[in-house]
Amino acid sequence: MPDKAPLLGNVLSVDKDQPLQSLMDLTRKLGPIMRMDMMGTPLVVVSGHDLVDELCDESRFDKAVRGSLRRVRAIGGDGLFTGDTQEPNWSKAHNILLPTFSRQAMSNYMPMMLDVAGQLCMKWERLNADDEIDVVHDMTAVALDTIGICGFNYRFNSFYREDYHPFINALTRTLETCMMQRGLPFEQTLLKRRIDQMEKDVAYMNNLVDDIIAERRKTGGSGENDLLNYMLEGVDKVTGEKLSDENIRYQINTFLIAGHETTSGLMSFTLYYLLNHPDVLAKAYEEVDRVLGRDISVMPTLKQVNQLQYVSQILLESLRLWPTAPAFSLYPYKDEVIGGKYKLKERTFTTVLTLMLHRDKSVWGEKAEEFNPDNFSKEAVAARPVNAYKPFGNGQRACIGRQFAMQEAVLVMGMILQRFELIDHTDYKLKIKESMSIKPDGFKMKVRLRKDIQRSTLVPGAVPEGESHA
Ligand code: FDE
Repeated sequence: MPDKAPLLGNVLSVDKDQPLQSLMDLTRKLGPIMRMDMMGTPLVVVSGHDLVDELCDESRFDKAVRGSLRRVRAIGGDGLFTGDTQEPNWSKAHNILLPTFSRQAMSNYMPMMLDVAGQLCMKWERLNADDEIDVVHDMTAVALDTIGICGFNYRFNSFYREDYHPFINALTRTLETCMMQRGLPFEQTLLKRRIDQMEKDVAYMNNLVDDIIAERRKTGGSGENDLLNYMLEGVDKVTGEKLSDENIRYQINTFLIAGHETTSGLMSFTLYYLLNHPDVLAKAYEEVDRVLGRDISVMPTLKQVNQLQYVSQILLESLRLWPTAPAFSLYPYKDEVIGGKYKLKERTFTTVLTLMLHRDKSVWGEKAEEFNPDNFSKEAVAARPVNAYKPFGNGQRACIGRQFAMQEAVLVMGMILQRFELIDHTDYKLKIKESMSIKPDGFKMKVRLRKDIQRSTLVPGAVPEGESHA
């Protein structure tokens, strides 16, 4: 256990702006399991692979919706992410929504994903040589717009505005406020302004989403192939029941929370690693040119996206070093002993620090801290113990959006590589910004259209050689 202060325990061992990075440092000092005292409440932080392997046994441990995640219920309610496994609405929604996120369902989302990825590329193609790209901003725009259209046919139109859509500002502020509250004395007074703001933000978000649901109920929305339609129509085979409008609102909020920051962080970290690993970048270009070809006026097919094996390895390796959902929490159903000696009392709040699990040298070797997509070659994956890599969480409570996020990220990275040279004009040094998820802080880059691209069809408005509009 780290050194502790009277009453507060270890709360002060954890930096308030960078709690995860504090926990990473503490883990490096203290080892694969740490017991902490959060003002009288025990918290156990685990990152050793053999211990995590036991925690992944769903007959002994269940997801814990506590601490800051519990506070996210202000917007997530009993939706999939913030619901307790025992709440009836969790299994109901899980049963209804699982098929909509299955591999087979993914082809439905392809045209909408292409629409948004196309908007990003169009924006970048038209930049001037001195224009800078705010990477996290643009990746957030892609991820948000994609889940907006695929989720409920709503266009946030992030590429048509300077700032984020007001929904995102409200959501970001709310999540920050949820993360900031640590149950310290006087916190409610100190954070009063933020908490009041959060009330307004929550009301605004709920309204926007409730209007979308009401509108769809009115118009019927047949023909729409989005998640909202499945939620309105879907029947849980076990209970024979449908989801209520209130619960659908929570699910939509949830997809926006769970779907946009994590996926945007994933794509941002990946661009950072590509810029800093010329050998990996060269192999990625080679694969993209071979699979997608050089003609950028032809959009990629789903089959081609699934063939971008090396690009997907790069993404998985980024998620190893910086899993954008950096931890997940569990509790034991009854008193347990893990690793043959560590006692965990019934219901003890136990956090798997994925960030450090993914750097466990007993699994990843001496070079665990180095970026290497070969960690995800078929052979390397087959040789590795199952629960050594958990960027999408565990078991029935694992990420339902995994295929969705990976398909989107592979497509977007593929289209970027097909078109652009990446330029690190600031010589960016990685700095991590923490909120509910993690992302690179202050990461800027430039792009230049690759010289050998082809366009087999004319861009709209282009004039064939030797002719004029006149
Ligand atoms: C979930 C999730 C998780 C788990 C958490 C806990 O346990 O607490 C994780 C780890 C994750 N997730 C991760 C991730 C990453 C990425 C990139 C993503 N993710 C993405 C996405 C997208 C979408 C849409 C999503 N995602 C969604 C989701 C949901 C709904 C959930 C919940 C589930 C249940 O049922 O529980 C999740 N996710 Fe994710």
